[in-house]
Amino acid sequence: MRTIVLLVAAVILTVSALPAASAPVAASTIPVLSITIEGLQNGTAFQFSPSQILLPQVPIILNVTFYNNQSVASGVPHTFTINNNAAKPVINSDLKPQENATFQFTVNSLTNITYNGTSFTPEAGPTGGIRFYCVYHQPQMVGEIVLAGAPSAAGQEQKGMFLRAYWMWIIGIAAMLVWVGISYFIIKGSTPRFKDHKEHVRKGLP
Ligand SMILES: [Cu+2]
Repeated sequence: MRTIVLLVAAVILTVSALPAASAPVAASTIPVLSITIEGLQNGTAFQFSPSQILLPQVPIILNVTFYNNQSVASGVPHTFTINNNAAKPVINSDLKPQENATFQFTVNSLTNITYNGTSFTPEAGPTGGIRFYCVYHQPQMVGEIVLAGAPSAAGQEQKGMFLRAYWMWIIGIAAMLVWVGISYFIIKGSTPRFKDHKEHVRKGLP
């Protein structure tokens, strides 16, 4: 009896420990993508390099280091600016030549950014991403934050399959536990005289 109780306890402990280790990434863990973007001059054109930020997924924390790669002699400033959908700059890093600045914001989706604890709807880019621009060099100096791949149909499917496998695993373990319990009562029921090993010994039984 005691052995069985210990065995069941061990199984329960194992089961309760395993899901925590293999559970999907907690919702609170948002990955960080760090990128460096330069503001520079190519011939007579001012531009961002790169002018496209490709997000592998959303939500994601975007850590941007913006660097103005103009020569000090040129005196050309650049900004990395993202407007809200009311054309008001919310994120705005304004740099003199050879300066750099690092800032970060959370892209919850292509229509929602959290910056300094406040969320806003960013201005849309030409391909449905998030537009960023330099306030001094419009309309030429623009860029866009876009999401990699198609609108995540494949990603959703993969996530669905993963969740399905996860729940099948949980159900499998639960079924096994139930089976252990049933087996215990079947075995106990089929040997009515058996009570406990110690009791056997006390009664002088084998
Ligand atoms: Cu500029």
